[in-house]
Amino acid sequence: MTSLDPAKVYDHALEVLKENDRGTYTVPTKGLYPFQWNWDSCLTALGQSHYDEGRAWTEIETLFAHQWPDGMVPHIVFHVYSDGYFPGPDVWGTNRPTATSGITQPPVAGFAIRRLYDRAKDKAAAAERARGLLAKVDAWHEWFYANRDPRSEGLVAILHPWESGRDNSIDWDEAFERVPTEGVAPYTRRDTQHADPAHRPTKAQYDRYLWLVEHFRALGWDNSRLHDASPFQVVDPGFNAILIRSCTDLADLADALGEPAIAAANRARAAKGLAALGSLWSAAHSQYVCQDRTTGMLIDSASIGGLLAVFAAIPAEQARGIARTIERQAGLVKYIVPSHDPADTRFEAKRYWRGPAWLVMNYMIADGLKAAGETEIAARIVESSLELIARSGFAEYYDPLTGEPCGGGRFTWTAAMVIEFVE
Ligand code: 9WN
Repeated sequence: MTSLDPAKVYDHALEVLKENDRGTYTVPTKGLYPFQWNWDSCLTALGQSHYDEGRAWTEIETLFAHQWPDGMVPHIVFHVYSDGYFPGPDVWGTNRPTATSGITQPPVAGFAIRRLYDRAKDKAAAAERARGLLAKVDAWHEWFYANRDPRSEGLVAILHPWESGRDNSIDWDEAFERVPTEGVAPYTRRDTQHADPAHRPTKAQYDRYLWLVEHFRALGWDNSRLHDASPFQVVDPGFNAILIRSCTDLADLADALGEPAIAAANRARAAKGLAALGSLWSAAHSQYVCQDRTTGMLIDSASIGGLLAVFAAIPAEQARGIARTIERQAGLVKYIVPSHDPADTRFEAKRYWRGPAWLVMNYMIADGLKAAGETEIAARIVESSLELIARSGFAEYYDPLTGEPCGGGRFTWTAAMVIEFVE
């Protein structure tokens, strides 16, 4: 067990960020994830901004330098060759000038750049950097609604569990049954060589992850075709809340920078999204749940995705409901927020997104709860996060029952969130 002196927490976090810094982007952790990941980078920039504002902007600029012509921002950019991660560029086969994956990830960039701008000490420099990103983030948002909400319902679907950032959540189990495994090319996983296989997704899940990648690759990664051609289409409230929050934040930033057209477009997206989100509320679980777009049915799974919805400006009653749900969970585990309801028999304390606590989730949920006036529970989440660090160091995720560190170690976004919490 690692034990940290609380006074040294900032210095330790900084050390982790610097260790994983590759100059213009940061890897999530050495070994397990040797490339740039989309939402990791955007959240990491927040931590970096406390000690180097310029470097923080560079992190996000590097990501957007690899935006696709259609507006999509890929979930991985394979800057430098490494065989330490599977699936690598050959499996994705996206034919980009610098290799990238072919799917996306939760769009936190709009939120992140507004926060970087708001807190910037050098406003003129920040305005210039923000101006360079504004239209690119807007194009990504436009891409989402055009390609992942083809019937204009106001909510976007993910087509691959990796897009959600919550790879093996119980949310996907049922819809995932519809994804075949036949014909997947033989492969060797690398993740289980770096991390304990008992903490990672199963082989059956990996087969399906790969089937989807091969299916989309066979369609030439043509985003205008992928949505309808995917046997997996799920509307995730957490993912949509991030997009809605980013639209609102981008709109505010655009107003501040004198770009009224971008502001108006993003405000309209956010308003439509917020109105549609209401259809995912579950009174029984006192939180939001996913919708399986293929069947139109809500998915009976109380995961952290439905709590993360508070990151958007949801109605006060729903925010209160989410606060009460987290309080109830706090009576069942030692550390909050578990990634799945511990009262559910499917909860697994150490298996990745099926139970463990993640500091990035804690950060966004606490931020949303605070904005909704639920300050007490927000403070408890921050406290729990710092206790986890003191007990177990900067892990990828933690067993919420014991606080044990799981997955990769010396993890970038965990360290970045700690800097956000303590600064
Ligand atoms: C697949 C990098 C990423 C995070 C995700 C997390 C995990 C990758 C994997 O690691 O996903 O994208 O191979 O397990 O689930 O949220 O962005 O830290």
